[in-house]
Amino acid sequence: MTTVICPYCFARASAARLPYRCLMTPTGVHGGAPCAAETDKAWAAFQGPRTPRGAQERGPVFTPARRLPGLGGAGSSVPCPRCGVPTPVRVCAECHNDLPSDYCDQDSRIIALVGAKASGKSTYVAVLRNELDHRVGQAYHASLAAMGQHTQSRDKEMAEDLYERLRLPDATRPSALGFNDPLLYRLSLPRRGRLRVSGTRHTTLVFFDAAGEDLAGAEAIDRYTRYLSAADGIILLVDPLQLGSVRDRLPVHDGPPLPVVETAPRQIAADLAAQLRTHGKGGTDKRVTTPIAVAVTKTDMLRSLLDPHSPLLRNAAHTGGAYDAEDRLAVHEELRALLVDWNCGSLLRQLEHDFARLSLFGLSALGAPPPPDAPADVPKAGPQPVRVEDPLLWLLALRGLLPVRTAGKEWTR
Ligand SMILES: Nc1nc2c(ncn2[C@@H]2O[C@H](COP(=O)(O)OP(=O)(O)OP(=O)(O)O)[C@@H](O)[C@H]2O)c(=O)[nH]1
Ligand SMILES: [Mg+2]
Ligand SMILES: [Zn+2]
Ligand SMILES: [Zn+2]
Repeated sequence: MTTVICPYCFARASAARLPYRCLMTPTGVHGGAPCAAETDKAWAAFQGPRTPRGAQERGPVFTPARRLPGLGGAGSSVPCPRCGVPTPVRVCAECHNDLPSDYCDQDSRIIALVGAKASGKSTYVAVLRNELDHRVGQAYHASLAAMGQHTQSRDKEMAEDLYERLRLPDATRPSALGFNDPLLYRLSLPRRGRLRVSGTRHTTLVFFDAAGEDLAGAEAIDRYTRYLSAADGIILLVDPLQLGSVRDRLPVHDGPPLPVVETAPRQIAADLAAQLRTHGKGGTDKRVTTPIAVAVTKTDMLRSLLDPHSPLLRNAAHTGGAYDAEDRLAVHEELRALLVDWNCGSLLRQLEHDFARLSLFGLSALGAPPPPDAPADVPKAGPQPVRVEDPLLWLLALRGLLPVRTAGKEWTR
């Protein structure tokens, strides 16, 4: 039996028990009257008080009386008890959000994306999505499909903005102004047996692109608790331009002005760990067991502070479609040394004290700073990302979803 975690409210339910929503098809099957919309109180309560009244009127939700064998599987429809028209749309029993049709048929992995305001979260997900579709997808024979109307249209808008209009994303609206829908993808990877590839394995990836304001301070993070405690992995983005000693060391440059100082990454990490611990994510030594990838973003701005041979300057090779554990370690060690050099030893100690499974990463979504005369634009050459895929691949490899190469040998777990 498949257990589904709602990507909106994170309630768990058996896929076979999910209610359905009638689509109010105008032509009833037996010539009967179509269903009329009803106020969906559960959905309206979840969306918050700003939901317009009209939008609260939705197709009636019903629980099929008796599940016939074979029903409830991929793409199956169930007739509405009132109008008789079959509907394929399943909803979460708690929050009544519609679940994309294939969401309920496979395992899901929730990846929490956190970071201070303007640390680069929205740019990162959009570029990561594109890389998984192209370069990285090719290397791992993987494909990524947006699930549901919301993710599909947001993906399209973001891709047009970043890659065609060369515009950077706007600041994400804080949750006080309305719920930000999660991004839902179906990741398909070759299923590897002991000896050979046998078929395809589908995994649902759920990303949340929160607004930085919503992660500033323990109280604000509280609202994200269910999401964070349901997460299989966390990606914490750290903007190096927020670190005092990096700001001091950067050459007086002709790029856009340095961003205003936001919530310290150390604070976010500490609040995050405290939240996760109170929700049972602490191990016997109190360290949080959820794996956390801490990624320093905007590494294109740091070129003058890096050695020309630094692994941060080029993408991993992904030879043979395997995740390179040694390359990960080289990046981790490089960042460790850099953080110490940048007087960020206390951030490191905090992270190591709080998280049992931690790896450091460095990435650039754009590959170059935005043009100095147009700070809201992508560099003229378009995004030239470096190492954006590493944190996600590490989290997937930890879950046994990717083959891992250590010291030149490849093995699957
Ligand atoms: N140099 C450089 N700047 C970047 C990069 N990615 C993002 N930025 C800059 O950081 C700004 C903020 O990026 P966003 O992706 O909107 O950041 P966010 O974390 O989503 O911000 P909020 O939604 O407000 O929390 C952008 O407008 C760019 O100026 C990068 O790879 N390199
Ligand atoms: Mg954003
Ligand atoms: Zn729900
Ligand atoms: Zn109906």
